[in-house]
Amino acid sequence: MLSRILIANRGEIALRIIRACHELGIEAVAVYSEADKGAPYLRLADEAVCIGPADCAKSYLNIPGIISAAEITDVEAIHPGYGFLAENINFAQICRDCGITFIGPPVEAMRLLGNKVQARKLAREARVRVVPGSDGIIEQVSESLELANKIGYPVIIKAAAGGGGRGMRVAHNDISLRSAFNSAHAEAEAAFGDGSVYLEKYIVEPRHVEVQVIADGAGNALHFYERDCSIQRRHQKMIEESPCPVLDKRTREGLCDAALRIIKKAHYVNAATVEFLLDEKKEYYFIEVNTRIQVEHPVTEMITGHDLIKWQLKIAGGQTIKFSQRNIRQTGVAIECRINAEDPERNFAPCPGTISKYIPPGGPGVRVDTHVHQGWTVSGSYDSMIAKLIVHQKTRTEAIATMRRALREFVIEPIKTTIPVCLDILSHNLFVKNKIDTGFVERNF
Ligand code: MV4
Repeated sequence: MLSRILIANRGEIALRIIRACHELGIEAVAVYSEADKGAPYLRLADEAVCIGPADCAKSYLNIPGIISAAEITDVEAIHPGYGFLAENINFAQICRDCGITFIGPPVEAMRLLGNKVQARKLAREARVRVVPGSDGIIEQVSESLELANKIGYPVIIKAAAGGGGRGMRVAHNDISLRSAFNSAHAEAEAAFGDGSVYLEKYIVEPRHVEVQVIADGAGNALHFYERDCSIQRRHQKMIEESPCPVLDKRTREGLCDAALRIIKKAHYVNAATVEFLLDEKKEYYFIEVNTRIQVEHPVTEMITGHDLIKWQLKIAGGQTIKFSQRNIRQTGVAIECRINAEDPERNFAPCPGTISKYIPPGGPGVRVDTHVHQGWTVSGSYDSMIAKLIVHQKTRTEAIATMRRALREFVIEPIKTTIPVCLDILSHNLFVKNKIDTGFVERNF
């Protein structure tokens, strides 16, 4: 088992990881930028190291700085959280070279799954359905035109090195495909230093469903069921729930088993999320694997009763999974709302500033994961997410009711937040009736 780790992150996830460490008797070293001086997560850490100025590039993304902090504080391992360095293959390799355990997958699995074309190939080999499309990278516009005319429009061009919506273009005909191909290629080259693109049939109005998986170093892998993350705006998730309210038992089993086959084939270790699109016929298609713990992991924790961060720490410390899949049950319904410091009236512009009044909700079935408090100043230098509000109830109807009352209780002033938008969505007839897809927010708000 690990005895002392460093957390290369900030905010609510740093706090979340410290708490898991302390429950396992692990010491947690926190790092912070000058903008995070005095943050609550530092108070709970066993030691805190300033790693530079507010600018992420000079602090939370500065690999030599973080490795130095790890060496000075004599930790055995680094937890990267999400964002920042969590999916940085170079960082994971440097940790390995320095004899520090990276609390995440092996570099080889990160490299394999980080390339979406290779991930598609792996999924096919694992007998998992992928979206119809190219077998590999498409080199020429002519090749994409030929394929699009074979499978039919609309199609989508995606960057092999991309993910989360970057470097993607939809095309509805030959003319738009020419420009989609060229601009996706250019954007991918600029963003990832790798212009490789591939083509898929564009699935209209899909749901986004993802499976949480944990694997150990001995080849055991367990799934923790699915999350539905269809409520998003510009590729930023706003509300997530588990279980996916439209899956039947058989489809769910197929989906979760498909995720495990991919993870096993990749020789994956630690926590992963396998993403699928669900079409209107409720057919699921693999799209990509996220090789980190995700923001929305609490909904899975609520319905399974398993602490996923503890699992990550145990597995990184060399423990193996000693119980079976049938001990993991899906109980009730959990929903998470992301509370962002953004002004919905000004097109969701970030809204940094000092919180003078902060009253979190409570009561049965309510969990708040946050790092903010009264008097805290939200910096404009980082992601605008300031809290996650998670509820757990027996049924979806009850979970929606609990979430609505908790959102109404939640006071964060005077900065603007996404609380009112979350309330509007939870009160929307189509959300309540499960008639949503990834285009819901853009169409209705
Ligand atoms: C798609 C798609 C439709 N068809 N692929 C966006 C993020 C990235 N993870 C994959 N994405 C999509 N891939 C095919 N073949 C639609 C999206 C998509 C989307 C997916 C999930 C959640 C929200 C989305 C919003 C717009 C587009």
